[in-house]
Order: sequence, then C-alpha cells, then structure tokens
Amino acid sequence: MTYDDVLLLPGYSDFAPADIDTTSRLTRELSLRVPLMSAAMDTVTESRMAIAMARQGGIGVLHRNLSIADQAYQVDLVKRTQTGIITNPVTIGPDSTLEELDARAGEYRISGFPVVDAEGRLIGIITNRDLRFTPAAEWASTTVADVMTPMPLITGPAGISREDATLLLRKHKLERLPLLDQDGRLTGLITVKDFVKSEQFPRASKDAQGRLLVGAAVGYFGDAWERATTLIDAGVDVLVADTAHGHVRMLIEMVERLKKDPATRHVQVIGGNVATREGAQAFVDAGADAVKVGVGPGSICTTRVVTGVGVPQVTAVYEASRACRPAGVPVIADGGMKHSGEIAKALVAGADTVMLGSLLAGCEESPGETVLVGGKQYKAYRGMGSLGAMSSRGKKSYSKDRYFQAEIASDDEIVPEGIEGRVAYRGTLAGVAQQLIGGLHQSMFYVGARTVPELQAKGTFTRITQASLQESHPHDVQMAVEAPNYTGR
Ligand code: RVP
Repeated sequence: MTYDDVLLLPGYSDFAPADIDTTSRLTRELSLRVPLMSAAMDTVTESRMAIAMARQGGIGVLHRNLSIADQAYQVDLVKRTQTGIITNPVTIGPDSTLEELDARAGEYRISGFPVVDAEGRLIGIITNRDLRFTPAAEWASTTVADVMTPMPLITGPAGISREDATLLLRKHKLERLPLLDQDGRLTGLITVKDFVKSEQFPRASKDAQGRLLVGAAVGYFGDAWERATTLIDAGVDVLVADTAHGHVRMLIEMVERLKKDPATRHVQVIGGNVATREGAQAFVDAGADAVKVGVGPGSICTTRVVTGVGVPQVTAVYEASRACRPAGVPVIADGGMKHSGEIAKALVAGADTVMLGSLLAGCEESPGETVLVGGKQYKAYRGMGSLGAMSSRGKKSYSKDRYFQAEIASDDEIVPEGIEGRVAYRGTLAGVAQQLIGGLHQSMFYVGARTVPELQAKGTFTRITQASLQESHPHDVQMAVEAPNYTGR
C-alpha cells in the first residue's frame, strides 16, 4: 500500500494543540524538533537549503553530485553559520588585501572579520565601517592592517556565558565580541545579529557547540572513503549512504567500516535506500544509525517503470520498521510525499522522520534560478538518476554510482531512472516548513497524539478506495484561489 491507499482514524484528544511536540529521532544519537529532511539532490540541497532546514528544526542532506572539495566546502558553510557563539570564526590575516577581504565576505555572507596573526592571536577587527573611507579602486593595493581597528578591543574570555556576553554587547554598544584565551588567541566570536537569530529560530537543530546540524551524501564507489573522511574533517554530523538500491554488499560494507573505524565511527551514518525487511536488517546488522526507505516512490523517479522493481511506500516503511524498531534504529521515509498529510501517515507506518524532494525544490533556498513559464514562476527539479544529472553534459557527473552505472563512460549507454522537470516556486523555506509542520500538528491533534512516539503507537490506518480518495481531495468545484498547502493531486 501507499499513502493514497490509507487514511488515519481520528482519535480522542485530551490536550490543547499548543501542547503538541513533534520531536523525533533522526538517528541512534540525534533528535530533531521537526522530523523533516531535505533530499540529497542537486536541485534541492546545497548549503543555503541545509542552513534553512536546520534553522527550522529539521536537517538538510547535501547532495554529492559535485567534487569532494566542493561538498566539504558546503559543509563548512553550514557549520560556520552563525547561531550564537561561533566557535570557529572565519578570520583574515593582516596582509590580505581589501579585495581578498571582499571576496571572503561574499563567500561566507558576513560583513566583518577578526584579524589574527600567524599564531591565531587577535590583532584587530575589520568591518564595513573600516572600509568606508577607502575607495574600491584602492582595494587591491590596501591591506587589512592599513584600515582595521587594532587592539586593544573589548573582548570576552573563552567560555563566557550568554548573559555576561549580552551585558558586554549592550554596555559597549558592540556589534561583535571576540572571545580570547589567556594567550590572546581567538577562540570564538559573538555577534549581535546571531544572538537575535538564535532567538528567531528557537527550534533550530544544533550540535553540542551550538552550530547547525548538517548531513551529506556519500556513495560506495571509487574515492567514496576519501569523500566520507573529508566531510567528517569539515564537521559533518550525519553521513548518508546514498544509493537507489542499498541492499548491496559494497555499500553495507562501507557503512560497517564507517561505524568501526576509530577515525569515523563518532559520526552518525544512515544506510539506504531499502524497501524490504531484509534490506533494513542488513543495515541494522552493519551498525547503521538509521535506515532510509524508498525504492521508486519519488516524484521524479522512474526506477519502478524502468526496472519493474520497488515496493509501495507505506508497505516498504512498515516492513523496514519491523527490522529497525526492535533494534532501536530510526527509519526515514524517503520520497513520494505530495502534501503534509503524508508525513503523519509515514510516521504511523513506522518512520521516525521523512525526506522531501519535490515539496522543497520550489523554495527560494534550493539551488537554481526561478524560470517563468506561461506567466508562472517555477524552479527546475530533476532526479539524480535523470539523464541530465548522470550525463557529463556541461560538467563531470558524480551521480552515476547512485544508480550503479559509474563505469559507463558514454552518455549514450546511460539508463536513466529519473526525469527532469520543474515545480512551482513556493517562496522561502520558512513559509513552506510552516505549512508542513502546521499540517503535522493538525494530524497529531486529530489522531489524539501529543508526541511522535504517541502518534506511532496510537495511529491507526483505515484502507480507502479510489472513490474515497476522490472524496478526500477537493471535488465538484473549481478552485478559485490557490491555497498555500494544496496544489492539486
Ligand atoms: P520526492 O520527495 O517524491 O520528490 O522524492 C525525493 C526522493 O526521490 C529523493 O530523496 C531520492 O530518494 C529519490 N530520487 C532522487 N532522484 C531520483 C531519481 O532520479 N530516480 N530519485
């Protein structure tokens, strides 16, 4: 069965909708306040989407159709995103030119840098204010040391509390407060903007140091191990073994190795994708921290048509959960979600979180420009198994081994398992997430479940017919106004 085959029965609710808590387990060791992941696809998740997802309480999984260095750089961008105290701030040296400074500012989307010497000691700070009197024409020949505001500056000790930092920022009307150890070495930075942001995103998914959580996709082929270790060095929290068919010896061995090697085992590892109990069990046995489920449900996916292989998603999630639940390993339902209602259905079927592609591809934060078609705005959305993603048209494709076609050299011999399409532009992720999370809240209230574990325990499916599916959707009227959470079937 799949999502359209079932509905959830309403149940008795003895709490207020405001009491609902959507926190759920992502992996053995990590939880999210919002059980949503953005798909590891090159039209869905790069650093902007990953940052936006983590701020909303979910997590983004950076796609792997790019070089190792580029993907690690994306991880770095997310981990450096400011959420309060920045423990590893981006700095600049005194001998850099203002032109280099400007490039770095654009790259990291920040407007000021602590200036440090070769030993990491703070020697000044440079912000937009210091650049104001130097015309752009002179940027190439002016150094940071020429215009920075030098020490002594107001600084705080490493390990300062939030309260003390707020007092200092307020007292001295500061924008930035560098944190120093006893030897004057920079250990962190606090900016007013980030303090405000961390209040603005109370649900944000963060690591122990207050940095946003981020996931990244890896494969099993060629330099996969190097990719995994480079991503770990860049600070990734979750590695997602990302293939269309995970029940494969080489991939299971990769997960096993990642969970055994002392250099990598501290990172959470998700195995996938599978669609059977046996497939899930193989990853549980390999030590995976979560198992991702979905063979063929994706909106852009043609695997089931091209190969005749797959399992309808509700059944697949249920079957995988029979292996994972007893072992305490969370399940991720990946693909096939068209509306918010499917999130609750997936959780009741046995998932702990869900992964979304098409529902997020239209967001401002997804890669790619908006295009105008017939007066409406769209964004491109393509399968990672589409010809566009797997062929070497334009640039090198790293997507082929997701479909076990890495060794195919000629584009003519590629067997695509996905299509290239587009989805309606939907504005920022904050608005889209608001509808998805709000929809899940409503589901939980209607089922009578205050928490996700309660939803999983209490939720009961009723099987429906084609006629009732028709009744579920708007019918016998013409839609006059577009709803923010309904775009049709
Ligand atoms: P959807 O949310 O239905 O758009 O599905 C997204 C999922 O589809 C991805 O997370 C991935 O598992 C799968 N996918 C990505 N590319 C392809 C393909 O080309 N077949 N499938």
